[in-house]
Amino acid sequence: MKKGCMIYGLLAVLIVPIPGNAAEQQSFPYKLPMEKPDIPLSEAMERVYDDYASPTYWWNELFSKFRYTPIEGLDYSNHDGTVTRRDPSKVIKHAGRYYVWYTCRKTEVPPQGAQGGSETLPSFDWDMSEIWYATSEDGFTWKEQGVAVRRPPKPAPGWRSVSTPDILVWKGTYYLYYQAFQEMPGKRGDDCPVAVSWADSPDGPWTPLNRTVIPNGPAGAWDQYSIHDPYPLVYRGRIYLYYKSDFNGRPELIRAQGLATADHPLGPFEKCPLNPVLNSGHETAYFPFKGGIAALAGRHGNEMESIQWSPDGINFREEANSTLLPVAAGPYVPDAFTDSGDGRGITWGLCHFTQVGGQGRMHSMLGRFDCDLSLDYHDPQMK
Ligand code: AAL
Repeated sequence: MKKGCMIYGLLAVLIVPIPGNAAEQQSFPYKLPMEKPDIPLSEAMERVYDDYASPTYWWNELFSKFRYTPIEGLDYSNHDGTVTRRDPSKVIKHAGRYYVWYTCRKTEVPPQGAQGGSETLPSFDWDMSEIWYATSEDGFTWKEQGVAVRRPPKPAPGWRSVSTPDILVWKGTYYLYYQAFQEMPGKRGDDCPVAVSWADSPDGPWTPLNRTVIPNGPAGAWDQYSIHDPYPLVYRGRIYLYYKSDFNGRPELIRAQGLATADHPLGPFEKCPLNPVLNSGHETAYFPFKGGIAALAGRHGNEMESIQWSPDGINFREEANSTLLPVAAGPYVPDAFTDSGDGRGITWGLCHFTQVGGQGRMHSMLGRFDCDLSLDYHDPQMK
């Protein structure tokens, strides 16, 4: 038998006969029944009734496209890589002004990479950096106010670099959590714990706790080496601080996010026994939504570019998928700390606007994203 005939013969065998007599089988009705019909259904149509029609399935509310706008005031002109602004915090509003904190590195030379970095030369964009902050009246034009948290002297956590901040407001006090590098990023990996500083005003002055507040995991733990992207919310009367770790490397197939909770911003924090709680994302943003927590899981992992939701802040599932999710999103979350039990979502924030920097290395500047992930989209409070 010629090869071609053999293949067609094989295909004929592989075509799966449709069960029963297709002519007799009741076809799906023209008008989509609102109740699950009592006919054999494919898995795809089972999901329509079991998942998507479920009263706690938020596809319609948690699907959004994303729009991007350059911001004024945070200098885009530098292309030689000597200045980086990246990894913005959530945006908060205080006395009618928006505030944001971010990694800022201003060095004589651009980042030299893990091989080229040294005691005096930065390895990556977030090496030898500080936490700076800026304010805005409208979220489009920003004014850089200066340094919020400097690198402390050795051996305090963060002496090499402090980066990737996020903000918590708790009982009238402001807390900045950030990655606190105690060796050059890239020396072994991107290894660091998280430290914290606090202030009575978003304008500072900031007092460092001078010890780690979210420690690395024990030897062999998924979060043994890096505690990245600290992201605090107030939920169910406690502080829910989400973070990323990287399974000791860059396993692009999975990017895991963990949760640590505490009764006080300075700890002690207990790590969730079910960690990791997300299997995808990178710098993942979260916001209270209805009675649970939603997450923007972009960039990496099997569930990348998804908007997820959990009824309890722990058990997340994909609710919607979108494209071009904001990278390193720092959303304006009006109810991030109100613990209302009925989160209203988000409509904008800041994120990475990556530009090619010195020596061809990509380095980041900040930009604005807008989206429709709010139940009160037109409410001025959401703007
Ligand atoms: C970011 C974040 C953390 C990493 C580096 C700077 O996207 O995940 O902050 O350490 O990259």
